[in-house]
Parts: sequence; structure tokens; C-alpha cells
Amino acid sequence: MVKEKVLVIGASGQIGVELTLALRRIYGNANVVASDLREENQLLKGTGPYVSMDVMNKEMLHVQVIRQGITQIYLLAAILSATGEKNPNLAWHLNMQSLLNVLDIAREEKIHKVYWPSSIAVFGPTSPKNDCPQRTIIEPTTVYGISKYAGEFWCNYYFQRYGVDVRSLRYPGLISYKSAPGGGTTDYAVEIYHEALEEKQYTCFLKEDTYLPMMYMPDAIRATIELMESPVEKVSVRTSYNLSALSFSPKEIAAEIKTHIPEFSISYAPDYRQQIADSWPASIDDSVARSDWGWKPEFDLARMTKDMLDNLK
Ligand code: NAD
Ligand code: AKB
Repeated sequence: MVKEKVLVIGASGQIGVELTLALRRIYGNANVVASDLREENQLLKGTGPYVSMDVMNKEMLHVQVIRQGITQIYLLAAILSATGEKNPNLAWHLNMQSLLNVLDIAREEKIHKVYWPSSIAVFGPTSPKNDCPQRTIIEPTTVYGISKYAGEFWCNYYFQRYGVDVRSLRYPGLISYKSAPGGGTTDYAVEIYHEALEEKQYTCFLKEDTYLPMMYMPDAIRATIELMESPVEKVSVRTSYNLSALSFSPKEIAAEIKTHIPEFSISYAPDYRQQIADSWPASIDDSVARSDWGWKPEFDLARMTKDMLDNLK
């Protein structure tokens, strides 16, 4: 078996912490190098190597890849949808240049595999609202969505032209308790659990009937690892796979929380994020991921809510 050495870029973020820990369980602690611009997340401390690094510094990234003998790269550094609308130039610059830096180095150093996440944010108001298919009209209206859409085609280009084995998932909104979300439109579905336990009240920045595609983090981590471990002939999509688990509204998640915390109440004060949410599908058809490499989610809203509240308590 080839010995793999993995680099995770953006390891201190919402996905990065849990993905790094999962990869360390598979490849061994010493073989997964965590890196980020910000300081090492508390949960990562003492579990394996950490390098402080700006992915925009291509030279430094290249040196690290050679010095550490890296064979796989997971690129998670990005600016998400809500923060992106506040600084569109920065979001475009970081989201695009980080990917191009990684793809170039992967090509040059013959990196075995690259992982780069896309998002349901690639879809726009002209895409089908329900069960949005893998291949459909894609006209994103946020800078984040535009950067994900362009990124998907760069991944496809590097695969077709240079043979870089880059794989990608269009994650829905991710819900987790270990590390905080980083400026997305779906973040309300994490905040609501914290506020329900601490304040018994939550003011939601989306309207009560805003349905969005969502997923619990353990499912997202498993999907990522299953895709990355699939034999190459099973990976037919080289832009990014639709991935689905849940679709619910603020009203529905609040009702589920109330079954555990009866005194919990929710109110609504929609802000600029409503427009972003309204531009996205309510649910996603992930049948291609299911048939290509056997994807199947495990958590529904009830099971996720129980697990979130048990762990946050
Ligand atoms: P996050 O914001 O929580 O984490 C991103 C990490 O990248 C942060 O720790 C940040 O410090 C780091 N970073 C930022 N700029 C950097 C730089 N120049 N150099 C090195 N590190 C830098 O984001 P996340 O939620 O963990 O998302 C990870 C990826 O998954 C992103 O590409 C995001 O678009 C995608 N995604 C996330 C979700 C979700 O719900 N969390 C959904 C769809 C797609
Ligand atoms: C966001 O809301 O920006 C992210 C995403 C769906 O990509 N959670």
C-alpha cells in the first residue's frame, strides 16, 4: 500500500477540525498535517502536526508540500456566502486563487488526490427549487456561488487536461457542535441549538418558511471520505457531486427543538441573508452520487436534533 501524507488547508474551520480528526484516525496522526491562517483549533491541539500557513502564499505552500512529502491535499479555506456578500472582491480572490495555487502544485508535484468542496450555492433562482438535479440551469447570484461554479470547472479542467485526480461535493448547509460555522447563510441552523440551550429563545435571520438543503456533520465527513476512497472508475462527475440529506425550515427545526425544550420560542427578523437563501434550492437530488459511489445519509432532523442537544449540554 502507498504511504499517504495528507495536508488539510483551513483545518481550524467548521469542517476542517472534524475532517482532520477523521483523517488522522485513517492515516495516523503523524501523517495528517493540519494548516490554517488562524491559530490551531483547541480540539486539534496535541493530535498531530500543525503548520501556520496562508494558502495565498503559493511559494510557502509549495515548500510545505515538498518538505512534508504531501501526497493528498484537502483545500477547505474559503469565504462563505454571507461574509462574501460583504466583501465580494476578497471572496472571489481567496476562493479562486487558493484553488488555482493548489491545483498547480498538485499537477507539478504529482499529488495523488485533491479534495475541494463546492456548495449548493452554485445554484441560483433559475435552478429548479425542489429536488434540484445534478445537471441543470446554474446561474448563481452570490459571489460565493459564482466562485464555486468557476471552481468546479477549474477542477474539471485540471482533471481532463492534466490528469489531476481532484474530487468535489456540493455540500448543503452543515450543522455541527464541535467547531463554529464561518459566515454562511445556513449558520442559523447551528446558532439555534446554542441559543435554545442558553437563552430558550432565538431570533432567526431567515423567515419561518425558508426551506434549505442541510446535513449533519458526521454524514458530511463520511461522504467526503467515501468519495475520496472510491475507485477512480466510480467517480464520473469531475465538476462536483450533488449531495443531500435533509431539507427543513426554521419553523420545523424550532418545532423539533421544542420536543426537547418545551419552553423554547423562536421569533423572526429576516436580514440580507434572506435574499441569498431565496436564491438557493429547497432540496437537492443526489441520485448520481448514490449510484456512482453508494452515497446514503444516516441522520434525519429528529436524530440530528437529539445528538446536537445531547452533545452541547
Ligand atoms: P470555515 O470558514 O469554518 O473555515 C475555513 C477556514 O479557512 C478557517 O479556519 C480560516 O481561518 C481558513 N482560512 C481562511 N483564509 C485562509 C488562508 N488565506 N490561508 C489558510 N487558511 C485560511 O469554513 P467551513 O465551513 O469549514 O468550509 C470549508 C469549505 O467547505 C469551504 O470551501 C466552504 O465553501 C465549503 N462549504 C461549507 C459549508 C458549510 O455549511 N460549512 C457548506 C458548503 C460548502
Ligand atoms: C453558506 O451558507 O454559505 C454555506 C453553504 C451552503 O455553502 N453553509
